[in-house]
Amino acid sequence: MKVGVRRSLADIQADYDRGNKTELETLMRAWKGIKELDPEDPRSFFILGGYHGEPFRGPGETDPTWWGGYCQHGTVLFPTWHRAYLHSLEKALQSIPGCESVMLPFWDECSEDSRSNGIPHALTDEFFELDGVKIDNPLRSFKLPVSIVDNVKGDNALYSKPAGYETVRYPLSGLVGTPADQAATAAHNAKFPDYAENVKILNGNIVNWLTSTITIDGHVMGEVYSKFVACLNAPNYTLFSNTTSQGAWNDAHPKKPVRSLESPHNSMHLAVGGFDVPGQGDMSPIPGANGDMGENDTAGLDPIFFFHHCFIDYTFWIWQRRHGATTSFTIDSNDPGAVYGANNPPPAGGDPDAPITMETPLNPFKMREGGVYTSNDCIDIESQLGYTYGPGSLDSYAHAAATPSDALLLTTLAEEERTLHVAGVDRSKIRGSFLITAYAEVDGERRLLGREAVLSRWHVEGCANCQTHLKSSADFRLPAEAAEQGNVEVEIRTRQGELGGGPRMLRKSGIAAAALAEAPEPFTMEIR
Ligand SMILES: [Cu+2]
Repeated sequence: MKVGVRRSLADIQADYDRGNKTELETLMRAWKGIKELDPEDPRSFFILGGYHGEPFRGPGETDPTWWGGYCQHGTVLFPTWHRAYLHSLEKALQSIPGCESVMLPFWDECSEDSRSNGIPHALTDEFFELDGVKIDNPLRSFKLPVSIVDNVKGDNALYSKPAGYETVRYPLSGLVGTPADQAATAAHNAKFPDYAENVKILNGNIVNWLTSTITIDGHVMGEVYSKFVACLNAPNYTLFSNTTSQGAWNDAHPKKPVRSLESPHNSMHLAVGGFDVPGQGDMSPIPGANGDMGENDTAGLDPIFFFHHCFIDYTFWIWQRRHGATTSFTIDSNDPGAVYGANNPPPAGGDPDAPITMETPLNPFKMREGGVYTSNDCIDIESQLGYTYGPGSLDSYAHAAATPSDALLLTTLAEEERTLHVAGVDRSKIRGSFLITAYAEVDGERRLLGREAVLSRWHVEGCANCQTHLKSSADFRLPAEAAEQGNVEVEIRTRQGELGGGPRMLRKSGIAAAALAEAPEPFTMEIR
């Protein structure tokens, strides 16, 4: 099988700037091509971008206990479903005349460049010159060729988008489903009329998300960056793959926390789509930002989604190489991430009663030879799918021998260290994605412990077969001195303000906790 190379977009851009223009030009031509295809053409960006979430199909088109998109989140299929997804999009790009050998590049989110400057400018530039003509940059946004109607019961058309709607990123808002939303969005966006200035604000937010620091035992770490590195240490595919498995493991093993790939992936969705980083004294937060990347409903319709997910897939491949799993890995069938349940309603085409295995169809992606891809068809990217990755920022972790610095590892906690367990966050009561942030008071000083981004959707309500409410949890590492003093604070920021009206405190003395006992608890906190 011929193996194509997916390169870092920044490298392709650097070639372009040096005068080797063909690769970037071909990429732009291919993207322009699929965006202009008839919206009924299966290779069109409208069809492909829409597989992730809207336009909904199956029972989830109207029933909020299902998910009307095809995407897998919070299950063990998160890495492989998105791998098959990118592969189909790449095939569509290659179907455009003159683009037969084009490969999907990745946005190297952990690179020096991304951590200092944000998004590669090929994804944000307003224009591009192709064949001597100045065109709208095909990677910047997508204009819907036909309207998308949100018929989910209880949504009140909240996430409907008209034909001609153009996707937006932070700091803009894209909520236009109702007249009230349209008015609020118009007022919000009117505050940000300058495109170049908006790109600066967006890049500033990306840099903050990637590098804003938390200090653990004197080690200063860029938070999202360190999560990407930490997930490479997940000991098996199941724990590596998704947040449901991660949450269950961390709940049961507070001294041996793991990080899943899906967790930093969520953070980057929220960073591009519209949550600013809390706890940044020097930043003025922008409430009301609500870009398409920030919710599963619409994320796939912004071209940047595929460059972001290509980095996620690159990280998946690095994990496979690091763990000797390039030709096989397995799913633990007893894990809560291997069934549809409280945290992961079945997607379109999913069977709510069937266990999730390596043979579960990755709908709707069809193989050339017939049949639908399964995870078993997507293990070895080189021999099964015909692609590999060019140089990237996490390459040094590909070999198990190259042990990363201890500061970045989340392995066994010291005896005196604790974790702060936040649980019982009822997703069915929260509209859209949200952000859990934890602080500790150490010697009278408020210190950031970390954040957990939860990528959600506009409307969720339990799974089709169970009445259990969707509960999210998060675990934060608590340094010894903070554990000893025992004063912690958690805030959950949603698109509709802070959950419970403000941060909740846990005091060792128990006074504050007692005072709050009257109010119904929006979530629980426990030091373990
Ligand atoms: Cu995603």
